[in-house]
Amino acid sequence: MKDQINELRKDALNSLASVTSRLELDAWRVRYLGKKSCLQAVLKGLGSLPADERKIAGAETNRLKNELECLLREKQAALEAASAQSPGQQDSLDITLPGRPASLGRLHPVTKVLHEMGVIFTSMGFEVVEGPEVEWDYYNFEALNIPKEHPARDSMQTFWVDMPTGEKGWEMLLRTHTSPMQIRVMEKQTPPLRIIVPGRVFRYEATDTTHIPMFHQIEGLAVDKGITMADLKGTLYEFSRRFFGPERKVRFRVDFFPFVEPGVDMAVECAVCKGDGCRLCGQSGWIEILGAGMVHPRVLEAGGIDPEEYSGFAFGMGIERVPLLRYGIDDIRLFYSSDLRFLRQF
Ligand code: 2NM
Repeated sequence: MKDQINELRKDALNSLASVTSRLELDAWRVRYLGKKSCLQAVLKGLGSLPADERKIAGAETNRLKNELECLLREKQAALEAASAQSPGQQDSLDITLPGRPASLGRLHPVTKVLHEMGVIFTSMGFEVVEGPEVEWDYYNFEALNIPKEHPARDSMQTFWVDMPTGEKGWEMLLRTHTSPMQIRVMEKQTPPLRIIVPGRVFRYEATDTTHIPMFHQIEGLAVDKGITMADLKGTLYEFSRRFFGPERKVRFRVDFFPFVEPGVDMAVECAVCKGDGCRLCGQSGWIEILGAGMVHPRVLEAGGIDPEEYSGFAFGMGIERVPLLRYGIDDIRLFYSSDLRFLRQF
């Protein structure tokens, strides 16, 4: 009987040494301590022994049982500690659990509008170019027919950049529109040219529901022999049809911009009241969305293009206005407040 118990102990200890997971440990428990275990068989066999042997063998068996239970608890603790240290271990990782959804970002509503417009204009043969956000006074104003004393400078409050040299005539600023890039392209390329320039622009203005010191613009320029106002209207009509839909009416009116002559503003029928007049359109029934015109001869000259030989049209629009009107947003500052509750709606 004693041999049998010792054999059983040896067997159980050997087998426990090779256990590496909770699953294996459970199998070990069933085998050595469960209802149908060898230990139980020994305990059952005790009844047939003579009384004095039964007492000794009973005590031995109980000791073994306690010993194995103690080892079981120790092994359990050891396995738990190991899996806490390396959580990748097979029995601590349930690979059948569904994964946590990754939090995906999305494009900003202003970026989306810029992309949409980019697709429309590139399909009409315009090329997208980008330019520097810090510009020379020359490209931002002078070359665009806005000399130093021109009143248009007052309506474009400018962020000036302190230059280390401070040389006169070489002042730098944060561009107030994307038109400076149009001059840069005219200088470098010869017509025919068709470009659009999307990007950030900066105005030194107090912030309120309709003003922010940084916003986006997209400007277009087409220069070739024989370009007329009809090309301007055709291009911008087509843009409106594609962007706002074929039903929206379009209106052109005379307007003034120093870099064009003649200049126009284009409005589309108000989407809310369909032209009847409402709060959104200020009772006019129209929403002004862009300025445009035939490029001023002096501007062509500044770009190194002979205005006797070539003509061109140009247009520019503020981007934030478009999603503002499209979604009925009442505060432009929401675009740049990084509030995900707002941004997730687009
Ligand atoms: C506007 C309105 C009208 C414009 C003009 C030029 C350039 F450089 F070709 F002369 N670029 N953009 C332009 C014309 C911009 O924005 C309201």
